[in-house]
Amino acid sequence: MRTQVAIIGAGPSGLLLGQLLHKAGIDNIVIERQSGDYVLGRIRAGVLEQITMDLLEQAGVAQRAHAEGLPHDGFELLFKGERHRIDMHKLTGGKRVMVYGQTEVTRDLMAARAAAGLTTVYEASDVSLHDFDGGQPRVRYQKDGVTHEIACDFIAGCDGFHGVARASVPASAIELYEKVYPFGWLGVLADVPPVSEELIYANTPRGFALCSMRSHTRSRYYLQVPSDHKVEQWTDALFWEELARRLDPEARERLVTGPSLEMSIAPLRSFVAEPMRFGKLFLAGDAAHIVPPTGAKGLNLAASDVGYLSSAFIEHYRERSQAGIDHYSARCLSRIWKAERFSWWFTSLMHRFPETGEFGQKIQEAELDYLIHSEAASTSLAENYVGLPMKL
Ligand code: RFL
Ligand code: PHB
Repeated sequence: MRTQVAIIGAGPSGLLLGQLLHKAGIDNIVIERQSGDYVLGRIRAGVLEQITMDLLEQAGVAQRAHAEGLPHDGFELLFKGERHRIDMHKLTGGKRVMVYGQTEVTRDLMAARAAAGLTTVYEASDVSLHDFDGGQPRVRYQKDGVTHEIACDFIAGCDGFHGVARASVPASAIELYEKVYPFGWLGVLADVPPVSEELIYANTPRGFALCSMRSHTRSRYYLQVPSDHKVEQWTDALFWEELARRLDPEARERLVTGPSLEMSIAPLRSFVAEPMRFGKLFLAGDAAHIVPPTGAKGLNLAASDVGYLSSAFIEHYRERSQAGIDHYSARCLSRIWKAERFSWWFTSLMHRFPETGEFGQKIQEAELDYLIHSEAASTSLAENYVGLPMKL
């Protein structure tokens, strides 16, 4: 088999890249380790920046997100038992975010890919990358006991944090930066109406909590839990009880509980790999970087990476220009490090850190108090939350 761009991974970055390239007439094949249903079963992000919406539009897959997504103009910070609204729309001169689940983005991208008749190989095992530093890049994989090989011009490593693409690069060619936090997020998805119309980010002495949603009838809630907690030690009853304790009295009163559709624990980490290009191999999305989910940046960064990468490939094929390809890594990393900083800062501000004790809690409360009363500080939070510009 031969294609122009071989894309490893059918998560949002791989599928969006595939669709953006297809729209520009560039042939591509997606190779995914899991089944399509497995990919759709992962409950992850929920907040899309305008930049991500614009890229979905460009890819021709934004109709349902526009129709069913919930535009949000603000969110709330809860601390010292009270909620305070951050008016993103006003503070950023008219920007907002869209609440629309990653599962639905993935479903829309998969449907568009199938409708266009593009090749996606699911349940591919032993995926390996060859000669990406030379003239004949190839991707090899096993499917149903048979070995297949795809020859291509470029390989896009969109295979997430645990993927094979980054692992194929010699250790001497890559620099890794990592910070692991001493806690995780216990998440619950439930068919109950959200406690509030906007997201609530809560700093409490018992730990962080987040009230989010997928629709007017489906809620997504998270609790900070110690890193060594296992999901098996939690029940629905324990989850709702602990969430209620971390909310203000009015929200506690309004909280509707119900059986969880999904419950899982995600570890929190900050991670960046530099550079993101190795000859004809390009890393994008979680394959190259991870942010803790507090700022809702992971999926949005994946989208901006593939925005830069698709433009680079389009420039290459249409104009025979190397410029986009040569600048890809630096362009992405400039935006990524700013989102890393924001996600680290917001995580540090909102979570309980065992080692800093009561003093740490007081400092966080003072910073939150400053944040809601200073227009400069609230504006900085709002402009990072809605997403920094891409500057193509
Ligand atoms: P993905 O989604 O991990 O997809 C990678 C795909 O590659 C496949 N794969 C392989 N395929 C072939 N061969 C191999 N050897 C392979 N190894 C792996 C995998 O099976 C998978 O299908 O990475 P991608 O596409 O870069 O997308 C990144 C996003 O999924 C991620 O950044 C976000 O989910 C992060 N995130 C959030 N981001 C936001 O922008 N807003 C949010 O509100 C938000 N909330 C979250 C989040 C992540 C969370 N978790 C669970 C980590 C909330 C949570 C709880
Ligand atoms: C979510 O709805 O899953 C979500 C929302 C906001 C975040 C993280 C996750 O910051």
